[in-house]
Amino acid sequence: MENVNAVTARQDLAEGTPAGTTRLTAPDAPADGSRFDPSDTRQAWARSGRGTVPGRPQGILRLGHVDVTVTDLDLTTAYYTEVMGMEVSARTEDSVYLKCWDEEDHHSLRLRYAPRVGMELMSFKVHHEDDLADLEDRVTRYGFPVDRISRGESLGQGESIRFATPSGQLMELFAEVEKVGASRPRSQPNPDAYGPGHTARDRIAPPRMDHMLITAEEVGDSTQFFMDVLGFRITEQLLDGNGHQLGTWLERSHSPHDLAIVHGANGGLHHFAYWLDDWDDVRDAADVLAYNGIQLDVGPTRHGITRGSTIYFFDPLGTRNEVFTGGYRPDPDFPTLTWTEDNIGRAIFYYEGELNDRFMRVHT
Ligand code: M3P
Ligand code: FE
Repeated sequence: MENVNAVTARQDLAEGTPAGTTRLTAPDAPADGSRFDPSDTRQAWARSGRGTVPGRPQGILRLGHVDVTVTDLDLTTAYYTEVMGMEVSARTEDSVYLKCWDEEDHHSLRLRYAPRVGMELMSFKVHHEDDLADLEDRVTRYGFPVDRISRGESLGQGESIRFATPSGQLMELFAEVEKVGASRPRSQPNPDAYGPGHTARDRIAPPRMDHMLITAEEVGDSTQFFMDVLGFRITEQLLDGNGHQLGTWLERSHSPHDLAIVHGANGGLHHFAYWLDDWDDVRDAADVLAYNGIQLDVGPTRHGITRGSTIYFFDPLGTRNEVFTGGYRPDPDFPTLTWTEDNIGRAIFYYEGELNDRFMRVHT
């Protein structure tokens, strides 16, 4: 149920403009005099026509959802809700759709029952519907077939496009998605920064999904595709002695990475990562994991690459998860940082200065 005070506050803002203040107006406020909803300014920007607003953001916005297959739906659902602290937004016969507490979009993780554990789909959100046609055209011209997927095939989601990446992962792009979540704090004015739900100490309860890391036999080819065709910017790269890319970190959302690619089998998922607000939350996450007997892979520690703080661990069926915080904020003119293979230990785990074997070998 919507908070009554919140509704009143919105109406006050819309109807009464205190003397001496300027009333907020969206560029395309309804001409019919219908009430302007001040919470809708971002949508007003999004609705404005292509090219009419200089600097209008376009293309890929961020990671939308990761779809993985699981051999035990009940067990993984229990883990992702009770240990990770995600919320179930929908269930169907074979799938559970989950989101983090500060996410408004329908889901950021889909678990689907199947006889093997693996990644089914990596799905990124674009700014506008017309970006889908643009990107479909670019992927097609690069020589990769693109499928149009109709509204609703992914629950809560509008039309999307799908194609295989050069390293064989199935990728999806979508623009429209249902907003859900009665408890989402940002849907009301004056949201709390602290409170029940998002400070539950018995669960990790990350506010949102952050990034994912895939494996590729030819990191260079994949990186070129993500940059030249899909418009990703490269923040960091790890080079071998011959100058070939062993790993690349790519962003669209002005974070150190939305996607990273490391050398490994084609089609693989190394991990997906949840955002935490700060290092205190990483320490709390380690406590929650230890208390629940979850196997840690590495950490808590810091990455040299991205400068983020991290823990890696596995869900009950062996899909690697990460919690991540910190790192720099790369503007579009951020120079690409380069690491050399002889420093690979510090690059990945800055404190330890070395990699563990499991971290390098295990992926799903
Ligand atoms: C990260 C990160 C590997 C490096 C991983 C790095 C798999 O996960 O968030 O920067 O080598
Ligand atoms: Fe990561």
